Amino acid sequence: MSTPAVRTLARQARRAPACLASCSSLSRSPQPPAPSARNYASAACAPLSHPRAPAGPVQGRSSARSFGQPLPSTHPHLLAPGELTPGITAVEYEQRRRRLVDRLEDGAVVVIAGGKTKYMSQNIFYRFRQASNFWYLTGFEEPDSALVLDSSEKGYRMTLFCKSKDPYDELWNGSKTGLEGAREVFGADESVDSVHFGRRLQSILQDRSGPVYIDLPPLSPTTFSRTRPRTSATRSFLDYLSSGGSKKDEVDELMGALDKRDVRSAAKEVERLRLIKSDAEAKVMRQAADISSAAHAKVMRFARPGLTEHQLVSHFAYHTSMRGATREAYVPVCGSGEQALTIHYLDNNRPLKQGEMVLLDAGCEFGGYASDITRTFPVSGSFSTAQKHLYEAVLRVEKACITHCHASANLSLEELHRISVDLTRTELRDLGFHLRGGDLERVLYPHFLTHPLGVDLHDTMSFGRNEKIEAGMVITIEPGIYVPPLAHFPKGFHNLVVRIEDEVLVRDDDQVVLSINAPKELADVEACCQGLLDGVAGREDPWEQQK
Ligand SMILES: [Mn+2]
Repeated sequence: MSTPAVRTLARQARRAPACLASCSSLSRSPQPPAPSARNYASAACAPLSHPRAPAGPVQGRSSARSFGQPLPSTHPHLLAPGELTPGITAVEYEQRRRRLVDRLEDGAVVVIAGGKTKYMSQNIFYRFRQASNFWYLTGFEEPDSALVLDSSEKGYRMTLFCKSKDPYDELWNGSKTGLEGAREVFGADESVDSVHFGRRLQSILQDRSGPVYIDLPPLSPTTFSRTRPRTSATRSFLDYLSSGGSKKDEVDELMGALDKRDVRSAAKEVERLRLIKSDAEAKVMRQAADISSAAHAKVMRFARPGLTEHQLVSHFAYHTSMRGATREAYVPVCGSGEQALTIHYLDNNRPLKQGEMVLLDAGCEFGGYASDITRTFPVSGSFSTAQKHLYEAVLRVEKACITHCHASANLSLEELHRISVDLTRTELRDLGFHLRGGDLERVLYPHFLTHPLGVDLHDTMSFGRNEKIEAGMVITIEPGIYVPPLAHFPKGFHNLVVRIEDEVLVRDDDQVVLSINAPKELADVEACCQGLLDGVAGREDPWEQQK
């Protein structure tokens, strides 16, 4: 190992007793680290063991102003002891990094940039959301950060680049975790101010001869340039360096160094890990789904003729936010009547009419995980006969598809989709549709059945439709039928749309529907709309204070 690594080992060894004490006091139920292919220096308190107790100057910092994000010491109402983000412990974050490095060659270097603040206009910023892969490996929620993992046969070293604490900046923009916090709380072996990113990365690259895994954005070639045109492969780094304070020479030197290396995609490697959810992740995703499910039920009861789609969306956001959701996982689709024929209808500005159905595709993000649920319900609280028939048809397809969501079925997403197409064809024929070529898959059911779900709504894009589903994946199942007013379709179904979407945790021989609490059976949907699921008949007063 290089000299800095040895120094880190020595520092850790001296701290061994404190570290062990902290492991037991911080962890709610510490999981033994997964067996590793590598020969780590010390099982008990190697440089890789997390979490460690705050030590030195960090000790005693209990004020909520001391870190850049909630932690158990400052926000015990949000985080249990040992957790870095809701439901996910520092130990689990370390296991993720270890699993990533174990997939790669000795001497490999992994470099992953965090997210940057995005602006709506001028200096008016959007609420920050951390880059998914960086967040998955660190739980660190500050912008302008980066992670470098450099590996050897002994294990790996973690370098976290972030902002130093700066009283003036913190006065305006809130607390930062700072360099000490990055080491003591987030488990970095070394923490470096982001302005030194280029320089420090170069020296790490010199110490390691293996491939360099960097997060390649899937962009077309860009003309972004500081000295000469670059390809998409280096875009994120140039973006990062150009505003991180790195000088032009430094950028050129680093790019020159990378040009000579075996450069590969880090995202692809991290995304393979993200596909399979741990028990802790499944629990957080269940919480996210529960929050969204409760809000869907609230919207069903709230809806009535005269309200607008926008008011339903606001009601949904209110209820998820009140239950602790961070944000919406995506811009919701709320289409009443024929508006629902537009699959990505986002205007959400039409008044609801008596006799129509509303399609609401909405889900919150909670604890860093997305939820994604669609329900279709009647504005008036009761389905018409045609609406009932269409709803029951889609529901049968949805429930049948869910029963195939287990690893032993050995099905790919594409194969699951084919099953849904065949089932939908049968249902449509039973409803009296005479299908012409292209009607089914281009008009009546024009989208795909499923996608993986997790930190991202499409979690992750690198999972191919022809890959088999595995135990631990969470996927959506979302069949639908969309009937435009074409003469050869039965008139009674014109302009009717039904989509039903659930989140399904795939297991070896069965599955768990995480969104089980969003009313779905026809009788339950009507009862929910009518207030009967709350035990009280009648619609909710839309202007009444909601709880
Ligand atoms: Mn979806």
